[in-house]
Amino acid sequence: MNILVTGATAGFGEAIAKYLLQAGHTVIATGRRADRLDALATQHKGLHTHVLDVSDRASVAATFDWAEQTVGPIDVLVNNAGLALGLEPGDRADLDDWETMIDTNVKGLVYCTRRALPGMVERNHGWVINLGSTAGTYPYPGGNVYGATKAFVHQFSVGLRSDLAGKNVHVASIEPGLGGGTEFSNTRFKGDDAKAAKVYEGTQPLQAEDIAATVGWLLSLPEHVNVNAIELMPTCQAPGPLVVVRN
Ligand code: NDP
Ligand code: 8X3
Repeated sequence: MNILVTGATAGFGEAIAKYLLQAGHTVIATGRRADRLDALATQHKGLHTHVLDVSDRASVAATFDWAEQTVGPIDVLVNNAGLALGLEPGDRADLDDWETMIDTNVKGLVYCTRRALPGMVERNHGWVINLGSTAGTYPYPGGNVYGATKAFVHQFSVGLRSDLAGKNVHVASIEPGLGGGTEFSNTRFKGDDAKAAKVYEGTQPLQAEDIAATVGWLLSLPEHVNVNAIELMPTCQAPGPLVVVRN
């Protein structure tokens, strides 16, 4: 199948692109960093790459136009590009950080999905696989807007399935918890790599390959099956308890 992966220059997206390429699919790896894409294309024969900033509607249109002309119709869109910025409480958070998260995790995902869907509906065949997060369900201090963007991803995913009922156009929200070995925390803490590393100290987090295998499993299911959402955590993490602040 022809698969376009957003945010494939690092972390989950890079692992997903490699996994699907190895599985024999035609993969278009995208992201903003051209040098990373060039390195990936050099290392992985047959991998297609294209610079894409998901928050830029013109970039989304140009990338999909190029992809369709180069490999043909897109069967699978993996909406993986996303980020968290900062961990400050709501009264002190940087409004620019909030806007960037909304522009990327919400608007960027919507732009790519809206561009990919008409062809999928017309062919009655397709997958939109979105990267949500446990942060969209379980709040944590400083997760404010990041968590809200991921709650959007979940609700947008199930909302789309509602539109698509009766069609073989699949929509899934993959919602991981603590995931290590990616640049997620380095980005969140704006290059403070020591602080980023501390997030994973003494843990065995989910690996990018775990997420790639989950995407592979979704695509291996019979055409009549839609998995609406998958929540996964490493065994070192659990979804509770709720906090009670005492005097
Ligand atoms: P990484 O920081 O390792 O990778 C993020 C990717 O997103 C990069 O390839 C980056 O590429 C890309 N990206 C960021 N902004 C844009 C943009 N405007 N346009 C296009 N690409 C963009 O993070 P992860 O691999 O950990 O995260 C991947 C996804 O999984 C995210 O949506 C994240 O929210 C989600 N997630 C992560 C978890 C974790 O614990 N790691 C857990 C749950 C969900 P470039 O800078 O080259 O554009
Ligand atoms: C990434 C997982 O818990 O750091 O979405 O927000 S978390």
